[in-house]
Amino acid sequence: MPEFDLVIRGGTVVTAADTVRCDVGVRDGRVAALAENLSDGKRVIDAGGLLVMPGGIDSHCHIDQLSSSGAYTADNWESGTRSGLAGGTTMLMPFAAQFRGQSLRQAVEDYHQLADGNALSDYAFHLIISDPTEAVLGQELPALIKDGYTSFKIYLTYDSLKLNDRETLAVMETARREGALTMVHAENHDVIAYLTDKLLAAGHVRPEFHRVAHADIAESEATARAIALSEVIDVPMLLVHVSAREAIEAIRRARGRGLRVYGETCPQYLFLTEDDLLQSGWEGAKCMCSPPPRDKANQEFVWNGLTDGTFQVFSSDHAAYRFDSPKGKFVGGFDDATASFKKVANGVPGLEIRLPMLFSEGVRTGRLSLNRFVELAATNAAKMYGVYPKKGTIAVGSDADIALWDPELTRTVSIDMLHDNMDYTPYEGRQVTGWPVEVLVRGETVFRDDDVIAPAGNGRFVPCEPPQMAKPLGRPIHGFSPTTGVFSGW
Ligand code: DUC
Ligand code: ZN
Ligand code: ZN
Repeated sequence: MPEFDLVIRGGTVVTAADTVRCDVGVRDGRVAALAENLSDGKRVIDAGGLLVMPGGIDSHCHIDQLSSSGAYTADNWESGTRSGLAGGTTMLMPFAAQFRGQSLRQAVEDYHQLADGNALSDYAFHLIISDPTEAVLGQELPALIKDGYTSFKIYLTYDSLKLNDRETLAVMETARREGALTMVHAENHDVIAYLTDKLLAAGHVRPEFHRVAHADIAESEATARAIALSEVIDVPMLLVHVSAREAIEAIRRARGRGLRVYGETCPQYLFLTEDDLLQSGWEGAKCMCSPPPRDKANQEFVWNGLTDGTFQVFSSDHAAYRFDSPKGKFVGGFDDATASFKKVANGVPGLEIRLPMLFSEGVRTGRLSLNRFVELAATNAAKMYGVYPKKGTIAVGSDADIALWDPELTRTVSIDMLHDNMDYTPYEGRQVTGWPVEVLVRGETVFRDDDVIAPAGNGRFVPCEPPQMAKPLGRPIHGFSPTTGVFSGW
């Protein structure tokens, strides 16, 4: 009887810590051994010439979700997880979103109805809190955190989602008490609304003016404010989809002062610029997201944030709205006379290209080591959200979620080759070198030769632990801890 169900033989195993030539033995869906010359398994994969890396974790993506604009995501759990697998991503962490007036528990139950039985790969949920009532913060959220929903996103902008500073403080206080991680969409709502009104009044309706309305300063002000609020509460916090140079610098400054302020960025801030909004007709809407891509020089600051550790997490923020659909980018239909950037749904697709493009432009150019690539692809997200080391690494005992990469394979991105449910990709025509060629979830091959072969329902829900990284520093403001009420003197 072979010792292993599967042996991956002769590849180069890359984790966040090491790059080692060895075999991987898999038993009962988990990594059972890492060594040279393992005995044969029931099945053997020849990984000669390939990189053997942890399957990616996309910890910020929007799947089967109604957006605040009324648009509906093109990808449901089946197509979203399919697209992830083809891009080397074996776990998704989208959002169970609360609408104002709705119970948070109900939002979670509704989201399970959509995911359970349909996902091809494993998944966890973040929450979106838009209505932080006493019942939500006092009962529902603490109970959900205990049940494995240990991170949530709040918004400082969007009419139907935004929290004011007082609400943000109350939510962060709950996060601190219960050990959860707060994720913040940081843009100044009033600045955006003011600029939008002025732009539209002056007839500036086209997609490129979205970028003007969502000014860099709107992002950097809200980022600095979110950091200040988290310092009042003395709680760690993650800024999501960080784009502007000044926002990156604000995070770097906060970390320089020892605060546990974390940052996430996304492919659109490395691979798109404001010029992509300038395309003819309304094509620019294909690259509209919030915060928007900025200028070419800004891309270098985003790269620096990835290389110097200012960013811990690299996610797609896949918010895929079809270009040609009444529920898509131009939700409700397109009327040339009244069209404006304000009516276009925000978001770009990126689930499948997230890792290949990061590999191609990050690892192959020498900006990122292979180990840093793995950190950004999987390991840091697993640690940030409390699923490590079950997920996010290749170690004895970890789930055998593994992507075999051919670092030399070059392909040209086109919408036809992607496995999502979209009708465009902003990256059409880009040459990308380095692609996963075989992907495993819990030791079973789910993607090979460009075919996703996992059945719907293959994916399992993974409850998250309270993240270690969310532990407070213990630094009261001027000796007063607002969360305990204790004053320890001047
Ligand atoms: N902005 C968001 O806040 N979420 C989804 C997509 C986007 O552009
Ligand atoms: Zn957001
Ligand atoms: Zn998002």
